[in-house]
Amino acid sequence: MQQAFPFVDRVRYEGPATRNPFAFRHYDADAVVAGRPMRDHLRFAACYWHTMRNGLGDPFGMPTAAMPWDDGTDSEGNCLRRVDAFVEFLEKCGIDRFCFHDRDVAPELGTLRESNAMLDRVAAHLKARADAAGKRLLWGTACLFAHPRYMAGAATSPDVRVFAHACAQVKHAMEVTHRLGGEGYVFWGGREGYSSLLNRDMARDLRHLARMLQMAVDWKAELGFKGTLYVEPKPREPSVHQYDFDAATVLGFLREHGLFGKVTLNIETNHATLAAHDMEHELRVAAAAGALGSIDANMGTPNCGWDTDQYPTDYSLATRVMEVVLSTGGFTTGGLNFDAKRRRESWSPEDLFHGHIASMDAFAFGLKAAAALRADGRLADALRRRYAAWDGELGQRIERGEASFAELERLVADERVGSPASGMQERLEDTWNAVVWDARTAR
Ligand code: XUL
Ligand code: CO
Repeated sequence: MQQAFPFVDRVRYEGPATRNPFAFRHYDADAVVAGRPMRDHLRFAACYWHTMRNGLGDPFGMPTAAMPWDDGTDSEGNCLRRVDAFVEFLEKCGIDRFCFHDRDVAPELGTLRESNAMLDRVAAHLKARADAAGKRLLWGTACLFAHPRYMAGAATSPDVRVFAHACAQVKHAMEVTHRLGGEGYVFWGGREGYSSLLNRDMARDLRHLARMLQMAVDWKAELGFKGTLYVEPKPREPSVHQYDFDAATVLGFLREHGLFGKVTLNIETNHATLAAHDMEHELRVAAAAGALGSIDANMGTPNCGWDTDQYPTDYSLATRVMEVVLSTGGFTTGGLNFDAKRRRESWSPEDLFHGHIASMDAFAFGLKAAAALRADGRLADALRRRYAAWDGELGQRIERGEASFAELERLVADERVGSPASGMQERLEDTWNAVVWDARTAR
């Protein structure tokens, strides 16, 4: 079989001093950090859509990516060759997992029945190749946003036949995910939103969205699918407003419709940015609700306002992400899926490797740095001290719901309550810097 990436054999760990651009400087898959091998903490996944299907076109210009293994057609032979190239990529880059949309793997044909039949054949090949290479499906999903029928949404479309089509497509995508041993299934509502409120009934749209998710929960049980269902929040783009705006919005929606606990969250960095949040904010909102399921790791250019899906190569960002992940006890079914694409100028197949290598190293660094912050303990200590009074008798009675306004008024009416202890933000930032930079050379 002709290789898609003949220029590289296998990316290996060579340590922080290496000058080899096809080597890891921090990601040493089997090295143990905080009690577990790095690969088990990080659970890296590559996505089929950007890695195999993104030609790097933009609204102003044509695709630029060179994909010598791809003849540009929707033929079954081409789909099968893409599978081979993808698995070769995973193997050479040392990435254990992958994610896909149904339509990334096989094209949309005249009817759903025809599309399903071809998807089944290509997915069988993907399963065989992935199994042989020891690669696992982190999650699957259905593309409910590319075809013109979904122009006004899928679950929230004002057209009930479109809703029905979307449900049928999800049903099959869940089946394929299950067949491939998927650990999860994602709902990203590509067009579940609106461009104008003049032509939308918001309350009705939201009820319909909840109906689709409940049917997915029911179908999951019927299938015997043990994976996790995730919703991936995003505030806008392509719609002006998307109903799954951010983590807090989605959690409120799930609670209102009796879906909390049945569906959890997949949080994406650039979507957090578009919602004017830090990624850390979104992760903490999800974690506080016990609903941090999985992560789409990328980053954006905040002053550009687009979902640029850049590779997450920022060490500081990766450290903050891993701090939250470690604080929750780590991923269970989730992982770090690189929902990232090359810049349009980075058109060569080599750049697919550089994007992933740089990101895997950033997260390996972030893992070591986050573990070092936890071992150092000064930040956790400062936090504990700041809240210490809440652990006293009064604080505990308030937290248990045993206090009233009247009682608290009696308590403080004659007191002069002054300033609380200093927040020491700058000192904490300094500690953070000291520990994170020390971790730079540590293993
Ligand atoms: C789009 C996005 C999607 C989902 C999967 O912004 O993030 O690729 O992750 O549908
Ligand atoms: Co995503």
